[in-house]
Amino acid sequence: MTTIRLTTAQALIRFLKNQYVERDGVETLFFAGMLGIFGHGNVAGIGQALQENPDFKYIMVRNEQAAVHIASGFSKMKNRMQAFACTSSIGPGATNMITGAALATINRLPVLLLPGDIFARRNVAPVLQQLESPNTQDISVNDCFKPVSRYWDRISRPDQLITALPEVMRVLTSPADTGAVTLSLPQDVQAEAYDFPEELFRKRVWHISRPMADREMLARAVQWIKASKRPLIVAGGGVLFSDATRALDIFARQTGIPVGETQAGKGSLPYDHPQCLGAIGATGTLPANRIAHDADLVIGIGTRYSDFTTASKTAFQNPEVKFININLFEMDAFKHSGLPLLADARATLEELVQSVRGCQVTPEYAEEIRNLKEDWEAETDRLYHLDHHPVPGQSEVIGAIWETIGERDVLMSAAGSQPGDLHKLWRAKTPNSYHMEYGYSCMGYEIPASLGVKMADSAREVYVWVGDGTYLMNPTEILTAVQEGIKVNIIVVDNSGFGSIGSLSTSLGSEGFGTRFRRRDPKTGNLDGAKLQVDFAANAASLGAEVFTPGSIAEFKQVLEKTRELDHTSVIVIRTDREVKVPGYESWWDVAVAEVSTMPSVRQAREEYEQHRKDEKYFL
Ligand SMILES: Cc1ncc(C[n+]2csc(CCOP(=O)(O)OP(=O)(O)O)c2C)c(N)n1
Ligand SMILES: [Mg+2]
Repeated sequence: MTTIRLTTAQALIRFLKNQYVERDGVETLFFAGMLGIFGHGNVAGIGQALQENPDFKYIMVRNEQAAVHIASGFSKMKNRMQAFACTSSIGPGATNMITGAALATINRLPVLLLPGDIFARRNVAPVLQQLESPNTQDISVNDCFKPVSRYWDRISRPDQLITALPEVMRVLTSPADTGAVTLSLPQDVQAEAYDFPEELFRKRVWHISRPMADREMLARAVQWIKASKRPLIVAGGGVLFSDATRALDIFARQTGIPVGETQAGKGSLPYDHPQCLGAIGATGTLPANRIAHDADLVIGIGTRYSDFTTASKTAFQNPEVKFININLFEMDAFKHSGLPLLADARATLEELVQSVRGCQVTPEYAEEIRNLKEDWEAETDRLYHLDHHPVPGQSEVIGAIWETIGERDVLMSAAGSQPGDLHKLWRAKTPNSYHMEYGYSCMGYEIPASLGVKMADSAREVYVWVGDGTYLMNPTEILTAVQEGIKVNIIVVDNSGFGSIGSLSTSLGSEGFGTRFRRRDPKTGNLDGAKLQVDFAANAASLGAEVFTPGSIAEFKQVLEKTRELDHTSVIVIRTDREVKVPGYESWWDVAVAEVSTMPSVRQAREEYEQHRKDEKYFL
């Protein structure tokens, strides 16, 4: 066996450089590079190895959490065919990545996390930033990554890499199991040398397969589809990950079965496709929610059926409703007592198209869908053009962006009031042009992830929407965009605080308590004093962005045209009226209200809550 003497960190990078994936005959280098921040826990190990491998790109970020968000945005935009690794020091640098890890795992996005860890050798313990335990020495803060990682390992001696790395790749490239993979790297072990077998570093191509459904289950599914009077497809993120949008288009057209889209699945069909009902669930459109209400068969494709999709289990009210679940992840395939098609979305749709040939929805059902869609387009147009003064409503901002940007441009967001409004109102035209992180709905994902999206597809303009609250949580990767020459278009929508949670609080009887950006009033002792003034433009300019502050929707559109032509990152700040809201459309979301309270508004909300809860269903 030929060997090569390398440090653990050098061997790790050498291995990562030689991993490829292949799907449908297309081969891609899997790792685009590494993001991170150096500290004493990685600078002389991973840091040294990166310096020795200049062909493996290293990007320095401002915050380790943001590094993971960049990586997630990137792999989502690449439909998981490529990923980044993230390096951190030990202690706080490492734990900063935990939020990012949870986000990646929940959204089923491959990211490789390499937190530094305390000395394996132990003789110098406790080292700086070490958490000590009186009952064991076999613990560190990195154990906190375990529940948020799909694979977790600690490399306590260099040769453990040899068996760990194939597992890392198996999980990262698995369409069912992927998520955050954490390799915890003790600081001393990173720098330790070992005679690694050369064979470990040969080029490896990981095939991404398209498993077919079980024959018996498929035959049963075909019978169910043929027998259904009011079928409905729920398109989840798996449609995009599987590159199944064309197959879905053909299947929906041929059968006439309408399609509701989850946040992750939005853009599976263009909004003006005859079968596209748009958003489904708590933030759904009227067409999707009406059709869902009476559906007798729901075909879920690549969906986890989150509470937003099922409107907290109130969306499907037909007592006879049955589910067929096309999913590679067994847990999802079995949800709602569904008929599991444990298979790739595209391969299954292609098979179903053949098997249900000649089967079509009734003309009455088709007409109902057509009429609902027509009315919905009128409703969207109304909300796009409210002409509200002196400052616009949020739906007008959505309309202005939609009317200005290109059909392949990407609109991104994650948390606030806009995920709901955009889910309903955004008219997606192409796959992956609507990028909403709504698995973890993490404030602070947006700006960093936009860098990842732009790196994944530099031919597309990237527009990232952040609320004022969200901007304040994590604006600093603007500097990383400047450092790397990455152009993103950031839109800060300023409504003086947490509009979304404020509305939610009000609807639950709690009067928007603690959601407005106001000073503490010494007289009342509460946060109801003068408005906090934040100069978002000055803040963004200080990080190197070009800034714009349009005063009207017309000016906003002009600025959008202008930023399109720029070659660098810009920030547009626009004010909106948080009281002008997009309504809900016959849907509900379960947020538990206090069962007892001294406040009449809460007692009233609790009564309504108990009424709504009666609609929640078990599907057994
Ligand atoms: C990290 C994180 N903390 C808290 C929340 C809960 N949360 C959801 S939306 C929101 C307010 C967002 O405010 P802003 O960005 O101004 O958007 P707006 O609601 O005003 O549209 C909060 C606090 C979250 N989603 N993520
Ligand atoms: Mg806000």
